[in-house]
This record gives sequence, C-alpha cells and structure tokens, in this order.
Amino acid sequence: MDRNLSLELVRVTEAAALASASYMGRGDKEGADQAAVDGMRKTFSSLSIRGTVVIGEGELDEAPMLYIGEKVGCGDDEEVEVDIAVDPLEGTTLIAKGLPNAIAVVAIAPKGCLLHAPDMYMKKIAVGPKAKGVIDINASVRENLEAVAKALDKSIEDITVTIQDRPRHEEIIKEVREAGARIKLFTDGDVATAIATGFDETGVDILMGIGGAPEGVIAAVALRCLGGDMQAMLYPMSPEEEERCREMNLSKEDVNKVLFLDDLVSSDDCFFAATGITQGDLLKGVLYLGNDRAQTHSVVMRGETGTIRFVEAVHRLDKTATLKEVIAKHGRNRS
Ligand code: VTB
Repeated sequence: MDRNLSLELVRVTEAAALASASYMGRGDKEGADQAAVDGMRKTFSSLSIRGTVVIGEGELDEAPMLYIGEKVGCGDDEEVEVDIAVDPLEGTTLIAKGLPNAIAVVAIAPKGCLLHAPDMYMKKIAVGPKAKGVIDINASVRENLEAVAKALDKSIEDITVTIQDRPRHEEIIKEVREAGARIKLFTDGDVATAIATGFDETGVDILMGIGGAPEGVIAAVALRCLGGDMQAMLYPMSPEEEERCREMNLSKEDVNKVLFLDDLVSSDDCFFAATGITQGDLLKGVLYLGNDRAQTHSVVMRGETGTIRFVEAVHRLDKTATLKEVIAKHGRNRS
C-alpha cells in the first residue's frame, strides 16, 4: 500500500474507545461493545479505503455491524482492496468491571493476507523481537522457556510468562512453575498481553495458552509489525467447530498444523492500531479531562517500515462531528 494508513487508522480505534469508555464499571458488556462498534463503524465510513471485514463481530445473522464480509470505507475503485480484522472492544468483561487492559483494535492487510480464523479457540505462543525464531509450539514449555531465556540473555528465573487465568491452563502453569519462570496471570484480553511481549517495559516476555482464534490473528499483525514472533494452532472443541473449519475450507491438516506468523498474516504490508479503554500495561485508558475533553492513548504500527508510534490525543467531545451522535447515544448522560 503506498499510503501510510496507520495515522488514519488510529482515528478508528480512538472512536471505539471514546464511545465505549463511559461504560467502565457499569457491568454492561453488551452496551459497551455496541458503543465501541458504533464508534468504530462511524469512523470507518469516513476512511478512504476499500475494506472487507474478515474478522469481525460475527456472521451477518449475528451482527448487524462490522460483520464478516461487510464492506467498509469510502474508497473508490482506485483504492487497493484490503482485509480488515476488528475487535472494537477487546475485553468486554474488563470494561464491565473496570479492570485493566480493555482496548479497541484494528488490523489491516492487503486482500487475502489475513487468515480467516473461525470463531473458536486457538493455542498460541508469542514473543517480542529479541526472541524471534526460537519458539516452537510443539516443544515442551521448558524447552521454549530455555530458548527464550537464551535469546533474551536472561536466566529462566528472570523470564515472565503471561497466561490467561483459566482452568484449561493448569498444566501449562504447573510446567512454567516447575521450570522456575515467573508468571503473570491475566483475566481477559490476550491481544494486549501478546503485544506486551514486544515491549520491555511491560515486564512480560512470552504469552502462552489458549485464547480466541480471531484475537490470535489480530495479535499476529501487531507482532509482525513489531518484528516479534508467534505460532498458533486452531483448537476446535466440538464436532460442530470441526465442521465450521471444513466450511471455511480448512482441512483436517490445516486444523492440526502449526500456523506460523506468515500463515496468520502473510504480508509485511500491514497496519495495526490499538487504543486503550481502561488503564493498561502498555496503553493508558481513556481519561476524562472535564470541560467536554477526553484524552486517548494509542499505539499504531506499520509492518513495511516497522515504525511504531504512540499517539496521545485530546478530543473535544462537543466538537468531534463523527462521534457526537454516538457519544450522545452512549454518553454518560443517557437516560
Ligand atoms: C479469549 C481471548 C480474549 O476472551 O477469546 C477469551 O482471546 C475467551 O476465553 O482476549 P474464555 O472462553 O476462557 O473466557 C478474551 O480474553 C477477551 O475477549
């Protein structure tokens, strides 16, 4: 893509974050998600791209907006066609409870370059740039920790593994403990934690475990931009999910094979943007400054150049034309 879309893309995640942030702590996951979707969709419509949502809010019959297959953007025939993966509110439980690390995320790649991941689980292992090329999803936990420790020039005891706090991860947690590494459990949101492995200041070196497959593809775009690494395997849990894979033209071999970063996102010509909604390890949450102003904190990345930008913005909620309507619908004064 000739154009650097990242700075345009960040407006999309900012809008989702601003629209949904007032739901923090309200215990209303659906309302918050709808607000994020409304904000994102509204801003997409002013973006000059020819996009198709390949990872979105669900199939057409389950999602009226940002559904898989929906065309977004106002680009004309001259624009290149792009595939879009969205998660307007990654971590609905986090925002509902006011917990850290809820983010709005978007990833873009040329048409055909993002894995069309079915909505099921995926086994994942992700690391930042220094440990690129040393992970192996089929190796043992200890072997991976030894390899990552060596690549980072640390001892295993100094490695921190981030794992979603779920019973399905009991075995991994046990193995990490036996190997002697540190663990940071998180309740939800493995896109944010996968990205965190790419930034030293977050204090996490490796993500391991089973989370959502769509989230895996989105995280892969960020890791590709960051120069990090990821391996994954689809993890169907029922005959229905296996059938779903077949419907999506994923053969039994595809389901059992290791998906490398290149299988998840097959082009360097990709973009990623995320905006913090609740305060997080990498991104600050939306801050209300009073006087109809709110501040957002985002990260935007471009695969081709590897540039990573942090964008802090102050928004005039009374003036932001595209958002005014959405904020009024979902705003703090709604009755
Ligand atoms: C995963 C993870 C997400 O929800 O999909 C998780 O990828 C669902 O896991 O980031 P459970 O079924 O165990 O709740 C998130 O954490 C948030 O959407």
